[in-house]
Order: sequence, then structure tokens, then C-alpha cells
Amino acid sequence: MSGPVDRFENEPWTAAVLGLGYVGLPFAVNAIQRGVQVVGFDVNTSKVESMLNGTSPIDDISNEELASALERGLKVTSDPADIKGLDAYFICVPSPLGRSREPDLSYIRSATALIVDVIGPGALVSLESTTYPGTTEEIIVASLTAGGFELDEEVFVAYSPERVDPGSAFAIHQIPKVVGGVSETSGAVAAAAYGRLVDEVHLVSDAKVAELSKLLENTYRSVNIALANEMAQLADELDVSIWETIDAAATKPFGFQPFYPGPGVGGHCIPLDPQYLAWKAREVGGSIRFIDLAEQVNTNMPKYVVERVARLLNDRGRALKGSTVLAVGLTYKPNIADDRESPSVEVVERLAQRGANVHVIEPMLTQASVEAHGVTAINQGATLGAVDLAIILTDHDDVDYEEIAHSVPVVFDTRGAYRKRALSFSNVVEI
Ligand code: SAJ
Repeated sequence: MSGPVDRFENEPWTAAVLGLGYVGLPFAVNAIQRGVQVVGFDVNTSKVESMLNGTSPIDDISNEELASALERGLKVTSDPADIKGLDAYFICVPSPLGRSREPDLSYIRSATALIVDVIGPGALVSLESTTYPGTTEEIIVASLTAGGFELDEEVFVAYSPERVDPGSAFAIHQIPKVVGGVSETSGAVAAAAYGRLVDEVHLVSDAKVAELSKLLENTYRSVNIALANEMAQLADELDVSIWETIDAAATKPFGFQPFYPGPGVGGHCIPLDPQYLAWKAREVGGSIRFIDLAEQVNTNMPKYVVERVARLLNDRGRALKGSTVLAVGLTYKPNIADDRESPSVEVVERLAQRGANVHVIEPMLTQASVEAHGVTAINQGATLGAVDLAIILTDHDDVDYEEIAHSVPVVFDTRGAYRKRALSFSNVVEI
């Protein structure tokens, strides 16, 4: 009888993917394409229903890709009985923050409890959701052991951080996968399994290394974006272009990665993941001051941007109150339809609260979802004659920036949208 490593490495095996969102569904589709028989599980029955009808719930998987995966054997279900006795279980559920910005592990806990009820001997359980070091052991191992399963004899447990990048040019299998087992044996089994799913596995000595590596990746981004944001404010005081400065520094072919200023930091990774690390640091009495400082700088950007708008209007004899402001882009980054944690939303809500009449061009969202923020959605090509100032908050490709600059007195560009497109207008002011 072959051992578990050999089994996952060389024989056909089945997998459950728990959570069919922006992480789980691409994971499931990739696994099918790599020859693993997958049952996708989600507690959201209407999401499952619409997937069975061929509608993908996320931008990164088209309806055609979903249809092809279903044809190749992908099953999607809300019934735990459908994931009974499979060879591997990949947990891809949300790990949000609670009301006081503490880790909310409730989704991981409920997915684990469900697995304990359906898992059979010899199975691998791998957690993919971003979390603090120690979670895999404290929740997954503890639950399986309490359920009577002996680690490394009857079950194998690992952590492998999701590295999905919404809108990315990289296919899932092209992105190296960090994998850490809760033991050497579990690590070897998990590495064998992931070796079938991706081109490169980076096996580390422990699940905690894998958990911490993901938090380092995203804390690194948060801190460097905050540095860019703070430098932008200083550069404005110095009357120097931060964009030209960054481009100059970026000519250094080593030791510098460019990050850019903006109206703040959105999405479901960068604003949240570092808070998992900050929480754990506080719990163990450590300190990680960069996280708190980066959060202060980044979360202050919407206010800073509104002040710059007020200043620009004031310079033209207009008060913010009563002015008509055109905002371009509400989603948290270009060309994707996701406004979760988007700083652009805070900017337009603050502008409206200060009495501005805010119109929004947002090609990626529906009129209803735009106007839910108390602003007026307008289409490209609408008459802009009454606009006193336009602000570029998210620079989608599908926007006519020249038309905007030709139609309004001043454009406040927080994304370098005109510079990126080699468009030069004297009425465009950069952050
Ligand atoms: N942002 C800036 N300046 C920058 C870069 C980003 O203001 O220089 C802003 C963006 O506008 C956005 C937020 O920060 O509002 C986050 O942007 P992001 O580029 O980090 O994109 P995300 O949130 O989709 O991050 C994901 C992450 N992937 C995972 O967590 C698995 C992150 O680790 C990736 O590095 C990132 O995608 C990526 O590179 O696109």
C-alpha cells in the first residue's frame, strides 16, 4: 500500500474546497484543470444555485471557465454529505476583522467543524485563509484531535496562504505556493498534494512560518504604500512631483520597488491582513509599530484628499459646499468590480457630507451600488459643463480622461492616471 506522500504525488485523488469566493473558486477551477476531482462547497445556497446555472460569482472566473470546469467534473454544493470521505480539504473561507478590528475566525471554525463531521482516515486538511501564526494548530489540529483523529496517522494538516491577486496576469498554477505542515510528515504530504496543483511549491518547516509569511507579504505592501502616501504629502509641501520622484528612484535596478500614493488603501487584503499580525503581536506582548503607523497614514488619506480638493476649489474662488465635483472610480483598484474597503467611497461620502454635489463615473459598478453611497451616478459622455472639479480616485482603463480634462476647470489626479497615459493638461493637478 503506497504511503500518503506517494498517494498524493502519483495517484488520482479527490478534494473538497470550502468557500467558493475570490480564493476558493479559482482554486477549485485550477484543481480541476490539473486533474483533481473537486467538490466545491459553499454555505451560500443561492451562490451555489447560480453557479449550477452557469453564473460565476466572481470576476476572475468567467461564466465560460465555470461552465468548462463543470463539464470537466467540478461539483458545487451546499450539502456537507457531498464532501464526505474525500482525500483532501482546502479551507478558503473569509477571515475578516470583527467590530473592534480583532480577528474573526468564525468562518474558519465552522468550516473546520464541518470537516470533522465528514472527513475520513488518511485525509489532508489545508487552511488557505489569511490568519495569524498558530491558527492552524489552535483550530484545525485541535478540532480534528478532539474529533478522534490522530495527527499524521489518520489526518495530515497544513497551512498554505492564498496568493490570489484579483485581476492578476498570473494563472493560479504559475504562482509559487508556500506550504507549511503542522509536522514534518504533514508538511511532506501537503507539499505532495500542492505539487499536483501548482508549478512550484516552497515547503517551509512549520505552519506558523507559512502563516507569518503571508502577513509579512501584505504588511510589506501596507507599510510601503503608507510611505508613498506620506512622501506625497511632503512632496506637495515642497512643491515637487512625487510621481516624477518615484519614477526617478525606480530607475535603480536593485533595492527599490515603486509604490504609489493614492486616496488610501482598499480591498480585502491590505487593510485587513496586517491587523491580524498586530493583534497577535499585542497578544504575545511583542510590538510591530509599522503596522499601526501605516494604518494611520493610509486611513487618513481620504481626509487628506478631501482637503486638497477644498484647497483647489478655494484657489478658484469656490467653496466645497455647493460645488459640483465629478469623482472617477469607486472600486478599490482599477478594472475590477469590487468596492469593499475602497477609500474612494470614503472620499465621495466625505465630499457629499461637506456639501458638495458629487457625480460619479464608475464603469465597473451598477448605478444602484454607486448611488447607495449618497452620490449621483453618471455615464461617460454626460455633459460635464456644471462640474467645478473632477477627481480621479481609481483609474480604470475604460474612462475618457482627455474628455474630462477638456470639460472641467481642474482635475485632481490621485492616481497618476494622466501621467501613466502620457496625457499632459495644464489643468490636471497631481496628488
Ligand atoms: N495601492 C496604492 N499604492 C500602491 C499599491 C496599491 O495606493 O502602490 C492601493 C490600491 O489602490 C488598493 C490597495 O492599495 O486600494 C491594495 O492594492 P493591492 O495592489 O495590494 O491589491 P490587492 O488588495 O488586490 O492585494 C492583492 C494581495 N494578494 C493577496 O493577498 C493574496 C497582495 O498580496 C498582492 O500583492 C496584490 O493583490 C497585488 O500585487 O496585486
